[in-house]
Amino acid sequence: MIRTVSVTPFKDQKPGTSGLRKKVPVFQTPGYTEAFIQSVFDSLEDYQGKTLVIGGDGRFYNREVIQTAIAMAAANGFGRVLVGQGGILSTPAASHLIRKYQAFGGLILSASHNPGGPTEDFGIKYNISNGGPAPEKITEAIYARTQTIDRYRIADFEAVNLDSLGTFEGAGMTIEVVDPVADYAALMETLFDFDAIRALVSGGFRIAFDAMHAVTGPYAREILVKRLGVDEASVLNATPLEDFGGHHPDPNLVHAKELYDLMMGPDAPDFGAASDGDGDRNLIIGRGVFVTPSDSLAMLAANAHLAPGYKGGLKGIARSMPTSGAADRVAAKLGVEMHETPTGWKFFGNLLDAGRCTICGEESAGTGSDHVREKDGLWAVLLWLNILAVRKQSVKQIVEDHWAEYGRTYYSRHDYEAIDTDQANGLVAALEARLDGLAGHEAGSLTIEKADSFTYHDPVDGSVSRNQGLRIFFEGGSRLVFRLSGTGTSGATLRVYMERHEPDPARHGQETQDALAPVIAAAESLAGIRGWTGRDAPTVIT
Ligand code: G16
Repeated sequence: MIRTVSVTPFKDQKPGTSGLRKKVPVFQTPGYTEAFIQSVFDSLEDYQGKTLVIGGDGRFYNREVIQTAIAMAAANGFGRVLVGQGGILSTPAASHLIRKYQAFGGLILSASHNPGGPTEDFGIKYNISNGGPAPEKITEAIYARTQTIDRYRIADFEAVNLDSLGTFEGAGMTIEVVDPVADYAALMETLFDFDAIRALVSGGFRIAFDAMHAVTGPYAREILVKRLGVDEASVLNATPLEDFGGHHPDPNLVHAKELYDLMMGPDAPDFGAASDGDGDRNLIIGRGVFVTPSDSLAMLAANAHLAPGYKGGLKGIARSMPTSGAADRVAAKLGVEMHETPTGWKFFGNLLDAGRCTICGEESAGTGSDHVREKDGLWAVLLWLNILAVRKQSVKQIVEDHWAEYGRTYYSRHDYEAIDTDQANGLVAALEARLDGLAGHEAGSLTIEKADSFTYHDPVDGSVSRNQGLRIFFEGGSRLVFRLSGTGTSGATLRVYMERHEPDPARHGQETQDALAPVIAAAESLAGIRGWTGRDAPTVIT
């Protein structure tokens, strides 16, 4: 039986950088989750009888929302739902399933790298038929619908047994519980030289992969351990837990500190990596060397042709605006297009669909390619391993060779988390008001060349996205960017991104924060971060 249930709009259902993210108790408010899912469906057209993919990162509340989503998909007329066994699908695996089975779209339940648990974070994101996050046109329509919605439709349904693979019928819809790993692992085998990686591993090359008690555990066991011969003990925290073991499943130097310490220690493995809550981010650390995500993008792009899936070369490279310019230098050398997009993977979709780029990346630990329409943590790990297997050099050698050829781009991001929203908006507004008059002025020891608020003109569909971050360029090539995060769930998070390009190899051995000291000082003098936020230091430095 299908029921229509009245509901009143929730004012706060505006999707952020990557879907709607709120605390679990907010999603548990009666009607809240249903109103959002119904608003998604109401913003779509012509999906009757078609396929919807549903899966999540396994965090607390995942199973409940999956049952709700299935019952609502049936009531709204979808013909088939593909759901990952146990309710699990990594974000890149969900993207692949949507593409492979030509689904109409997908609901991905995740708050990514944010913590999980009864009082922590949850999220819902809608992906379109190309497998990628819904573009702004759709997220804006969804938000508009949340503001007027007055009912949702749900089928009375016996809870689906998510733990057994198989096909069920219910309320006129087919539900297939599918293996979350198999199709994704098969895709990886088409892109990378598994024989070469297996030979590397069997030759004594040691790996540490930290799944952070999040979704990539089962994927890493199947691909790294079963198919590539990596020692099982090398996959750390491989069992997905609803609360990620009480940690933030955020692969950065703060939350993956154990891995970092291991990789910097005397008995470090040759290669260390981690992924996040939903498996789309990656952290890469060689023995004794951390590879910044911006550098990783540049190095993967420069070496991608060594992997079978990319042997024909790249069509182009794309990066988010706050990501460093390291990849631009690679694109220039390869003679391919370079695109600079706003933060958010959704902005890469059009470029990938139009064949304008092959590899994309972001400073926020995301890299991916045209194999899916999401960033992909294990893909980045496998591409690194493929490159290492072919070049037969250490990560450190590859990094240093790259810097010698292209120069080193020192890069860091300072985050001020959970600050007061009014203070954060005040800081940004005050700086924005001064942008036009900044050129020619000094900021600490640096001279400002130009400053603007980043606007993106999508070259494929002509859409325009304004207010995507404040940029300050200095004479000599350093750059400073300020923007507010669109993924947090408490207060506001101010992100300050700093970079400086250093061509001289004799100066490539500096500590990052030392190398960036003039840019860091300029950030404080221009924005008055301490005064506005009352904070002496960033919460997280990456
Ligand atoms: C999401 C987006 C990314 C973005 C990141 C950080 O990643 O998909 O494109 O770079 O958030 O965004 P913000 O700076 O607004 O917090 P994820 O891994 O959280 O889905």
